[in-house]
Formats: sequence, C-alpha cells, structure tokens
Amino acid sequence: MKFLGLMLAAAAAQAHYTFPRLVVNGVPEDKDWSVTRRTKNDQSKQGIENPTSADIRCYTSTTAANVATVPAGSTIHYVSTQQVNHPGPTQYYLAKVPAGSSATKWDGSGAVWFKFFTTMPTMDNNKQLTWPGQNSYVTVNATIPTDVPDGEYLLRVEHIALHMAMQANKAQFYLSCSQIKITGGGNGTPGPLVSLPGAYKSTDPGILVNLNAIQASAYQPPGPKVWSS
Ligand SMILES: [Cu+2]
Repeated sequence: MKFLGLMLAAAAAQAHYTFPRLVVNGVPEDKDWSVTRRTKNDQSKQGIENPTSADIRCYTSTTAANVATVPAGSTIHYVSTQQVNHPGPTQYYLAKVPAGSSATKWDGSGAVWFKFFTTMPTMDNNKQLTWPGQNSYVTVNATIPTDVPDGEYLLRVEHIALHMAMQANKAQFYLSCSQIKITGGGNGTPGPLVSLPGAYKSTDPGILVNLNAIQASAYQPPGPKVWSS
C-alpha cells in the first residue's frame, strides 16, 4: 500500500498545471506571464485545496507588465503547461478595474467578480464524468460577452480538479488572472458580483463531491450563476 501511495503521489505531481498564456482569437500573448500574472505555483504546479484562502483570487502576489486588448465577442482560452487531465469544470470570470486604478496595479478585491462561462460534464462510456476540455493542453474556449462595458478588467480562468473531491479540501483549483482591456463592448450590467475569496465554501456541492455518486446533470458548478445579459 505504501508503494502504491507513492506511485499515486508521483502521478498526481506530474498531472498538475498552470495557465501562463492567454490566447485571444487565436493569438497568444507574446510570452508567458506578460499579460497573465505569474502564479505562485509557477514552479511547483500545485493546485489550491482551500477554496477560502486568499490565493483563490489570482494565486499570485505580483502583477504583469502588459495589458492585452480584447474586443468584446472575442474567443479566448489559455495554454496549459500540462495536459488538463483531471475531471472538473472550467470557469471564467471578469472583474472591472475601478476608476482611478489600472489593470497593472489593481488587486481584484471586493464584490467585483462575475462569471461569464462554465462547463458541465457528460457521462462517458466507462460511466465516468468528463468535462469539455478534459485531456487537452489548452483550456476550453469561451466568448467575452458582447454586452460587457468597455474598460480594463482582470480576467480569471479556473479549472477545478475533482478526482479527490469526495474528501473535504481535496478539490484542487488551478487558475490564472490576466490584465485585459475590453473594447467595442456594450451597456450591460454584469452580475451577480461576488468576492474571491468569499464565493466558495469547502462544502459547496460542486467542491465537496463524489463524482462516482452523481449523474452528470446533477453537478453544480460552484460560485455565482453565469451572467446572462
Ligand atoms: Cu493533478
């Protein structure tokens, strides 16, 4: 058993990932961590297991040098350093930079984040729940809403690995935040707005969950509803 445990630990370590590069309409940022803020797990690739920790917001203590221009309606995704091989949802959030601050400085604090995209699982032939984008080397595509107002934002991607999530604080969060400027947007009022940390609890049914015990349609992605304009 000890040997098996070590092997599983090694496999899990290899399976971890970061999202260092934003891709907008097929064009990646110039180099890793140039508009995307370098995460604390750049080297270790470790996920976050406590969804109430401060790291759940952007997993970083630093900012990036640049800001990416992103037309509303753009298709975006992230490059992953490793295969996103664990089952679990991918979600995208935006937070508008307040007047007087800038995307290269702002920390994303307060009830400012809205979700604009999430994914739901299907049951595969082996009766395993699988999610869109699983086993890919990029995160799933999402569209920046066309009604979102122009301005600077933090864009946050998150993949929640649920293979161990039947135990409390064993879901693993992999995430990045990028500094973007949305152009050509609309007059929508995005919401509901949540804070990070704050939006998630360890006991949320989408975080503390046994994937072998639920139907695909019963899965509840954690956090607020997706904004619909
Ligand atoms: Cu892993």
